[in-house]
Amino acid sequence: HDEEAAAKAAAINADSGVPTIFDKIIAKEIPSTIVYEDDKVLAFKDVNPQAPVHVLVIPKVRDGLTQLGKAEPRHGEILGQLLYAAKIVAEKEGIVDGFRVVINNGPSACQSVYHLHLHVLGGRQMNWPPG
Ligand code: D5M
Repeated sequence: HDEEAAAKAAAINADSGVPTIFDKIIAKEIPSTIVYEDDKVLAFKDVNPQAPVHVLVIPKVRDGLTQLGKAEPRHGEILGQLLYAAKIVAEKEGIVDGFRVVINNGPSACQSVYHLHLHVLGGRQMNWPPG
């Protein structure tokens, strides 16, 4: 299906070092609705929201983290900062009592952008198991 085909196509570029659309968002060359920002992390609203609150949390420097599956020991600090930023986003968006954090890794998880990102979702009942 279309989503899977797009995810497989995106994965081909995953390790090529080419910039993704998130680099343009970080550089503010394309607009986004920023929810939280510090020197290491940027959080902005997902353009295709899957819940009333749907925010993406990304590292400002990719440093090889095209996807979680590429994480190395040196990434430990930024990985913690991203997860902590997800909590700050949940507080700012008023969903800290009930929210979900998702990382899609690779084609079979429908990852479409190869710059690590956490999805912070909430504002409705989240079902389990996810699709
Ligand atoms: O999620 C990648 C997510 O990135 C997907 O939910 C859409 C979102 N996206 C793509 N382009 C933009 C822009 N320009 N602004 C905001 N959000 C965007 P994945 O886990 O890779 O499938």
